[in-house]
Amino acid sequence: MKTEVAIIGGGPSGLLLSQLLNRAGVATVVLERASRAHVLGRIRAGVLESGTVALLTEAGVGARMMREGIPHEGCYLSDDDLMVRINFHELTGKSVMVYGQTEVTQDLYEAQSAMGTTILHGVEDVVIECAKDSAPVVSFLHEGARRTLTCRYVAGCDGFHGVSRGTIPAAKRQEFERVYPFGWLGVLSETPPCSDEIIYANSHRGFALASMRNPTLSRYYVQVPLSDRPEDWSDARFWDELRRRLPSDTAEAMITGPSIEKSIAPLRSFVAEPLRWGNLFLVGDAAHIVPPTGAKGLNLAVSDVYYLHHALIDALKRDDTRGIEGYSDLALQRIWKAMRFSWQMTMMLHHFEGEDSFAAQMRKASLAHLARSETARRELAENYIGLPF
Ligand code: RFL
Ligand code: PHB
Repeated sequence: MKTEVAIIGGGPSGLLLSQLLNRAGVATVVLERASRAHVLGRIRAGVLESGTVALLTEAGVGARMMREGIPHEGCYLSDDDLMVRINFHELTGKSVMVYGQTEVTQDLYEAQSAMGTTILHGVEDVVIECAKDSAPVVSFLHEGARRTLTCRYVAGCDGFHGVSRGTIPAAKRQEFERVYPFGWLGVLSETPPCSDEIIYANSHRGFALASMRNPTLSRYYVQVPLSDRPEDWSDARFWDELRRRLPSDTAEAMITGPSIEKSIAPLRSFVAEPLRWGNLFLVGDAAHIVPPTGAKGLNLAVSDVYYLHHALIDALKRDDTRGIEGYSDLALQRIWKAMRFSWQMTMMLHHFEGEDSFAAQMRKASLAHLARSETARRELAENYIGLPF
């Protein structure tokens, strides 16, 4: 097989990159380890920045998002019963869109099918060879046979546990990491959301998040120790704990019901540098992970795709390689700012096991300051709605 850009990973990064390249007349092949149903079943992000909404629209996959997504002009941060509203619209003139990652991925799969792009599922043992040279070769197992794909460029969109990052020799890359000593237990339930806007809750019992997918589907999270397993949390225990962490008025009015999904995700900050090794480029979670507290992971993957698709089109259609030479530095500038914001939000809202009494007071003081200072709220809003790209 032969193509211009081989894309490893058919998650949101890989699919969006493929879609934008195909629309510009660049040929791609997407290699995905899991089945399409598995990719679409992963419940993850829910908040899209306005730049993400704009790029999805430009990619021709905005129609259903515009119909079914819910624009949010603000969100709440709470500290026990103190509620601080961050009015994105008033502070920045922008808003975010609540539209699930599962929906974004589904829209992209449909658009890619309509384009006739080759997306191979169930691909195993991907090996990227000669990426430093002009013609990389990607070999893999598919339906029991070893196959090879020659290409001009390889985009590593295969998430944190993929093979692309490890293809760059260890001596040529640097990794920065912070692992947090807790996870998020997430529950999806067919109940109306308890608030019309997302609530990020600091409480004396730890962090909780009240989010949603649509008017009849809610998404909630509570901070839990890393040693906990989803089986340890009956629905009743989950709702009881969530109620204790949300502001009491909201908790009392919250409608509960059976969970339809329950999982625990660890929290981590991670960056690998650089994002380029010869003709191999790292994109999205393959290169960086943020804790979900700032809703930045998917949005950061999208801004990487924005920079890389322009760079690849310039290289392949205009013989101009300045974009691919600058991709890593340009993307990393935005990545580090999102890292800082996600880390800061995580520190402001989570209880750290074994922490001293001073730490809890610092969180309270940060939230009290946000309640009184428009400057502080604007700073948060500017980062939350997404820095420009
Ligand atoms: P993905 O989604 O991990 O997709 C990578 C794909 O590559 C495949 N793959 C391979 N394919 C072939 N060969 C291999 N060797 C392969 N290894 C892996 C995988 O099967 C997969 O299909 O990475 P991508 O595309 O970069 O997208 C990143 C986003 O998924 C991620 O950043 C977000 O989900 C993070 N995130 C959030 N981001 C936001 O912007 N807003 C949010 O509100 C938000 N909430 C969240 C989140 C992530 C969460 N979890 C579970 C980590 C909430 C949670 C709980
Ligand atoms: C979600 O709805 O899943 C969600 C919302 C906001 C976050 C993280 C996750 O910061």
